[in-house]
Amino acid sequence: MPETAWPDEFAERYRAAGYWTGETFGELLAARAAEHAERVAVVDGDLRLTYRELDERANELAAGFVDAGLVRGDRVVLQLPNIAEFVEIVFALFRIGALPVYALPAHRRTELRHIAEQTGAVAMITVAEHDGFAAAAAAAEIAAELPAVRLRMVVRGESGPGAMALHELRARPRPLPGPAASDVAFLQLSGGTTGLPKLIPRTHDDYLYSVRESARICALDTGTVYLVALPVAHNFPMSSPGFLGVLYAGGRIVMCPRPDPDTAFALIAAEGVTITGVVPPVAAVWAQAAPSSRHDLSSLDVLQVGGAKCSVELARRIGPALGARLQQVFGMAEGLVNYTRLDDPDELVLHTQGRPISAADELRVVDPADRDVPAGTAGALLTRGPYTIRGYWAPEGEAGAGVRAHNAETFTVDGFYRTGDLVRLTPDGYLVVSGRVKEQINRGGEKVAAEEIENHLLAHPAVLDAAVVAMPDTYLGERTCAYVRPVPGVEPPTGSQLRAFVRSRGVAAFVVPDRVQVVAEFPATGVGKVSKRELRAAITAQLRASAS
Ligand code: OOB
Repeated sequence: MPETAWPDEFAERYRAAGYWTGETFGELLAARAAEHAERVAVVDGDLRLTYRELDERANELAAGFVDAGLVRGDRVVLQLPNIAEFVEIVFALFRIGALPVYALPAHRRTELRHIAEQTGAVAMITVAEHDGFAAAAAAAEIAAELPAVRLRMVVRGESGPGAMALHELRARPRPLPGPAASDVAFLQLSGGTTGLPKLIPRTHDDYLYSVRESARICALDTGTVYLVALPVAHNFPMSSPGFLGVLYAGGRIVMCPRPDPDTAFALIAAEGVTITGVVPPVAAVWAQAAPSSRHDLSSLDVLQVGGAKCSVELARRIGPALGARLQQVFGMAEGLVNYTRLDDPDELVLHTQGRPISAADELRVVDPADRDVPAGTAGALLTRGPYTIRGYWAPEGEAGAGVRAHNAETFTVDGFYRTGDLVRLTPDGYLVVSGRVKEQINRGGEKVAAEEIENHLLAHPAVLDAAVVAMPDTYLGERTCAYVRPVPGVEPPTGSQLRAFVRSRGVAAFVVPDRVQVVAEFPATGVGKVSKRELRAAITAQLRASAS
């Protein structure tokens, strides 16, 4: 058993309680295809796939993947926009026990290479090009550098030399050995608090439990039409309840290429969307646009908001503007997900981030010495439970030493995950998120580790030191502000030069600092460390002064 697995006593308890049922995702789709054969499962533009067609396509691809040399346990980096093929591919990989590694569409060459290298990936699956990014060409470059990457597959567009087109791969379906439900099904990326994103191993058993319960909490059924408005590879649109919850319930998913109101509202009206999930900045734009929209949004029953804190002001606007019920979702790819319930009173829906999915979710709210804080006061949230990981995925041997050291800090000895979030528990067990202790910036749901940006800045020859903090932003909630000390005696680089430098390193847009302040010295704490608290206060005061 890998060291990140649950201890036997917990695994037995979760099975005995019926949380882990032994079903795999591949089996789930087959069962739904038998039940709902002719119902539409996936809509993507003009393409409409029934459950039977989705199941058949997943089987054809599974056979094709095996013919191409993929075997159980192989890691496959997947970077796709919101298209139907994403669903077919992940189910095909689930069926043969190969692990999709979910890159985000925003990732660029540097992150993709890191993800491929860390996971020892044998294959990369991309589209030819999206959002002006030549994804297939980037995959070819990465494969040239990493010999382990021996297969490249291109889903839409020119596949280019050495890559296979997805449609060429499809083979006649045949019975294939599948994974065990206790196996890791995929690797999800964490927002990260250090260097680069960490990998989150989720098993069929644990993830399917969270999917089933999420579908129940969100009252999904065969009449559900869910709009995949956020990037489909993210945990929220994937499983909270996301597209997997909808397929579990026999409903229909509608792929939305971009979450702008024109695109999303047109799809909501055309497809009769009943529920979707978005981050707060998107919810704010929708609430603004909806009252004057020409599209009929009356089918929309539930708007889920999560990924970052939804302010009370925004929460209040949702219902009146969109004619939908608000559901707050506070989750994390590592596991724990909290929802306000659909029948909760306004007081809870507007002011809290919900309560956990499961009675077996264990929550502790602690002070910096890991002591429980008095009831109702804010502290750092620790959690463990039937769908929260016990450690980040580490490659075997020396290569995994760094991750194992990180695990020792991020998980307590008794297996609680340190979420890095500051929360307060209400008397009825609801959580109110009040801040964060982790060194991460949340740009409207997109997470980036301060250290990741700092490392890119430090690669510049004229940068002596860098410290990245969050600065308040009315649209995204937070943006990134980098303080930089130049190397003495050289011409100090300007902020825009440094931003261009980071961008030139082939990174996701959210890794480029929104603002750079070049300073002579950093404020220090009592023990001589950089005081990020003072830097945050300084940029906040400066922004406030320039706004008034
Ligand atoms: C979701 O997952 P991740 O892994 O991208 O980010 C998790 C972190 C949390 O630890 C917290 O810091 C923040 O995102 N967060 C929220 C929040 N939802 C997430 N902070 C305040 N209020 C909220 N409602 O973001 C995620 C995963 C599954 C479902 C929903 C969101």
